[in-house]
Amino acid sequence: MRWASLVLLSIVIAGLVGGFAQFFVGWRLVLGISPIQVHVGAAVILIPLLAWHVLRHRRQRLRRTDLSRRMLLRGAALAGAVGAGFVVLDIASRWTGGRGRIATSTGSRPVDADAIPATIWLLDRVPELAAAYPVEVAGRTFSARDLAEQAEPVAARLDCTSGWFADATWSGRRLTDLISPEALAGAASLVVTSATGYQRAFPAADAATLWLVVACQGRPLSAVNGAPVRLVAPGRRGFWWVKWVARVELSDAPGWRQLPFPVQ
Ligand SMILES: Nc1nc2c(c(=O)[nH]1)N[C@H]1C(S)=C(S)[C@@H](COP(=O)(O)O)O[C@H]1N2
Ligand SMILES: [Mo]
Repeated sequence: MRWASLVLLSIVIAGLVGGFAQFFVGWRLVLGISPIQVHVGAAVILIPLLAWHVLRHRRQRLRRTDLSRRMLLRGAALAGAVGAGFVVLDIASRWTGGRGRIATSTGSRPVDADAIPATIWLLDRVPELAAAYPVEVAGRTFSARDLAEQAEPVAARLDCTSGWFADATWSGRRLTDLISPEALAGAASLVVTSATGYQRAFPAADAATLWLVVACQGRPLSAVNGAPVRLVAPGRRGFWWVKWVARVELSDAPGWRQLPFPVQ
């Protein structure tokens, strides 16, 4: 079935294009769709199609020649080509986006702290929030301006699983300065919820390491980077750094009772 192969191939290509677009161009909506959505969407569609493909061809037996020296050499050549492709992309990425070499054990490349890329998870979107948008923290309400009044600087590395990191100085307040010690002592976890519904839970004991920030590198947050108030969680990967924070709630549920990654 030739047409089925062509469909399969075009989905693979769409997935690759989506991945490259996210890496080189960054997040933006085209016809209401982001590059990550194309990238992950293609992968999700491919799973059943590939399963079907394998099932249809399962009656083909391995032949002796499949393991021949020639096949091994071909395999090695393919691996070499992939490696060479990686090097080419590495160089190209520094030309186009100015991203440097992989510099962390997490496999991330440095990006400029003054131009942090926007990373928006699969089904999330950038909400339009007023500068005075109220953030509820364990029953009290703060605006970005309230938080800015006694803000302190916090230097932290934002390291996204999509392969980049930025060392920036943010400014905001520690959660332990906004929530009373008694209230914290009585809770098992802290649940941070975005205006979009995106949510992460943290052990209550980590409150001193979590910050609600209003500025980055001395400038108010931009809309795509979480304005007016976002979480900064030094030492944790980027997906914990909830943007557009609406609420921080204390909870009795243990902080680990959640999906390892946000699915929103
Ligand atoms: N509400 C919300 N917060 C979010 C995300 C998101 O999609 N929605 N993405 C997370 C991910 S995966 C990362 S790496 C950081 C990226 O922050 P940035 O867009 O400012 O670079 O935000 C995190 N916070
Ligand atoms: Mo991320």
